[in-house]
Amino acid sequence: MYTFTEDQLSIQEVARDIAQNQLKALADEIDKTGRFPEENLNLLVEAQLLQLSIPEEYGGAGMDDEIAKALVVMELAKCCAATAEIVDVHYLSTDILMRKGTDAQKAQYLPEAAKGKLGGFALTEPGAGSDAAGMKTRAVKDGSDYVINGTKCFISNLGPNEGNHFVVIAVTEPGIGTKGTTAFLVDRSMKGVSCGKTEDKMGIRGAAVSELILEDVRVPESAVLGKLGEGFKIAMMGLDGGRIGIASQACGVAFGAIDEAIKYAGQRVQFGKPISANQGIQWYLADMATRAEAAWALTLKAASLRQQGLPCTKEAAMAKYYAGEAACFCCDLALQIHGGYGYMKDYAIERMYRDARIMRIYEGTSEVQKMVIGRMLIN
Ligand code: COS
Repeated sequence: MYTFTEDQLSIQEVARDIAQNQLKALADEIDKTGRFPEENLNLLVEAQLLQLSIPEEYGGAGMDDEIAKALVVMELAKCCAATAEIVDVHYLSTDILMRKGTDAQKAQYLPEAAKGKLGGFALTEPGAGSDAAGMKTRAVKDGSDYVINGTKCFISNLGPNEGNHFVVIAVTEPGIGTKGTTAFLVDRSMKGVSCGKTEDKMGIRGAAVSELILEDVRVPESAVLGKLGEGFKIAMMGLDGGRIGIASQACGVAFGAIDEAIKYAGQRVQFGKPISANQGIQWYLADMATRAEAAWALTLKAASLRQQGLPCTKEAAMAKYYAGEAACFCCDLALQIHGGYGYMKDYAIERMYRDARIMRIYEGTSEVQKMVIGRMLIN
């Protein structure tokens, strides 16, 4: 059992209060319209949650705490998975910047990030999804600058009006594999940077996801994040944290689905009694709660290792794999408990079921997580 610090518990409480009292009421409308939930972001900035880990000198809350971030994302995801996703991706890009950025890069981007200008992470390409090393985006040295060309796809926190800065991974030396890739900080306002197709998604519909088009984007050498040739490693290191974030989001959705199922099962009367009186329903709930708790424990274990600066690649992959599957399992059974009503848009579970589905896919599919875990077990 985890013992949380007072600070972690109080941050969790703030997140829970906002999620339950503000985000929950908007989740349905945001899903239906697919609009970006600007007002939610404003609330999270006001409460210092979006900028939680950013040092105070840059305008953040100065709480660089992996467990606190996980607790925040879980609470938000219980009520609005789309908002949790936006926060999680912002945490991911901020985390990479804080770990790998120079003082000048931090001074340039962190104050904006602390005010709610969203960061993103651009690795995936149309031909390079699970095989991330197969990327084609090229950064070519030209004098003291680099010129970047390519298209990144499925980029979270990028929309027609959303997204401020991106960690972009590009090939700087072709033909030598992952060691020929470099990470760059790319600003939305740079010439040649544009937002391509914005995706019309099945779930988490309020979280903007688009193509990032890079056409002759000239960046100075000072935009290189970390060292030349370190791009893939930076991406993987960032994804260790990002996967804990998605695991947290999935835990939140799983717990949210259980709440909805318990509520419905207590109210729905069939055969003269609430359906929750049936052992069959109780067994469903037991299976759901057990998997959600197991996912929670795996997620916090990974977060705790990362917080201590210990290796966590395997544990992050386990948490992401298990929690993503658990979220879908819980939403599926919660919908089943709702019967026909669960299939209708009048009930939150219909949205949650769609929201959960991406959690077995993004930031590495369940199959990729199993690759990572399996490789680590045998090496
Ligand atoms: N932290 C630091 N370095 C890491 C790392 C990690 N978690 N994982 C891998 N690396 C390093 C390896 O050590 C290796 O470096 P060396 O050559 O110096 O040993 C290098 O990165 C390449 O690793 P590997 O050989 O494992 O790369 P592969 O091309 O086989 O890819 C997978 C491995 C499949 C795990 C990777 O491509 C992946 O995670 N794919 C999914 C991508 C993803 O999650 N996309 C979603 C994007 S966000 S929506």
